[in-house]
Amino acid sequence: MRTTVGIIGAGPAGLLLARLLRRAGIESVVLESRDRAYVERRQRAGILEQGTVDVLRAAGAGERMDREGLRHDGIELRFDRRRHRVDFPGLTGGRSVTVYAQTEVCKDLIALQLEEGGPLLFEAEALVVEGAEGDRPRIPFRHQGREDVLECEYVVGCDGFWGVARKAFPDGISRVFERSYPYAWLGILADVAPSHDELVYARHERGFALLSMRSPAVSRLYLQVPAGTEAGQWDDKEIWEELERRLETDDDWRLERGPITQKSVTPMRSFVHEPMRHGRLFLAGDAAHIVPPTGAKGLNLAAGDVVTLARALVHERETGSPELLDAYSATCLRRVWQAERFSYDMTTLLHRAPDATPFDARLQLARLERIASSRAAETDLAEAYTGFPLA
Ligand code: FAS
Ligand code: PHB
Repeated sequence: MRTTVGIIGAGPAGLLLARLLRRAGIESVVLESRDRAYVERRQRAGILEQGTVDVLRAAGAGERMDREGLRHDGIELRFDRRRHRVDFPGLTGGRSVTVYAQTEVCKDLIALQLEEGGPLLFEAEALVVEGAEGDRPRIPFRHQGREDVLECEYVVGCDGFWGVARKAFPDGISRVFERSYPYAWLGILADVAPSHDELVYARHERGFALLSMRSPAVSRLYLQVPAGTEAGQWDDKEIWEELERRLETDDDWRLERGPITQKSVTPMRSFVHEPMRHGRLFLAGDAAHIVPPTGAKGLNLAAGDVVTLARALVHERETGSPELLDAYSATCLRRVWQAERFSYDMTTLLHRAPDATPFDARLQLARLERIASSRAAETDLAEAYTGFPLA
């Protein structure tokens, strides 16, 4: 098989890149190791930044998002049983976010790719990336029990944290920056209307809790749990009781319960691989960087990478100049490190580390008090949460 751009991975990064390239007349092939149902069902991100919403609309992939997505103009911070709302448009000159799950984004992009796009092969596992330093990189892959090779002009590793593309970087080139956290998130889906109309991020002495949603009838909630927790260790009653404790307020707000339909645990890590390019091999999304989900940046960073890469590939095609391709890694890393900073700040602001001292607890409350009382501090949060420019 031959194509211009070989894309490994049909998560948000790979699917959006294929869509953007298709719209620009550049052919690609997407290799995805799992089946379609797995990719469409995998519960992950829930928040789209303004920039991601705009990109999906411009790529002709925003119709259902505009119909079913929920525009949110703020979030609530909860601490010491107090409630402080952060007003996004008022602090950022009109920006907001949209609640529209990653599962739905992937469903929409998969449908478009299968209808209008180039080949999207499910259960096609890329085995290795070869020849990234040369003119014709290649991807040996296994599909339906047969081994084949995809010859490309460019390879883009959109294969997530556990993928193969990053392994094609020579050791002397790769620089890794990482931090793991001593806690994780236990996430649930529940068939109950969300108990608040916007997201609630709660800092509590017992640990962090997040109230999010998937629709007016489906709630998505998270509890901080110790790293290594198994989802099965918590029964439904314990989960609701702990969520109630951590989300408590000094007014008559109540958390409504309902049947839990899905439980999973997400580990927390910060990770950046530099550079994001080696020869004709590019990394995008979780293949290059991971953020703790507290800042709702993961999916949006992946979108920012592929917008930058698609723009660079089009520029090279139209002008013959590789300058934007040569700038790809530095351009993305500027945005990536701002998202790493914000995600780290939100995570350490709201989670209770196992070795936290009373001083640490007071410091968190002082940081939250600062956000609640300073327009400058609040603006920093609102600007980062609604997203950095994709330029
Ligand atoms: P993805 O990991 O989504 O996609 C990579 C794809 O490559 C996968 O489909 C995989 O099957 C495929 N692949 C891997 N190796 C391959 C190979 N050798 N050959 C072919 N295909 C291969 N972000 C948020 O903003 N908010 C959240 O709440 C949130 N929760 C998360 C929960 C979990 C459990 C995880 C793991 C991540 C979460 N994230 C969250 C981050 C998540 O949304 C990612 O940022 C997003 O999926 C990134 O998209 P991709 O870069 O496309 O990577
Ligand atoms: C989600 O709805 O899954 C979600 C929302 C905000 C976050 C993380 C996850 O920060």
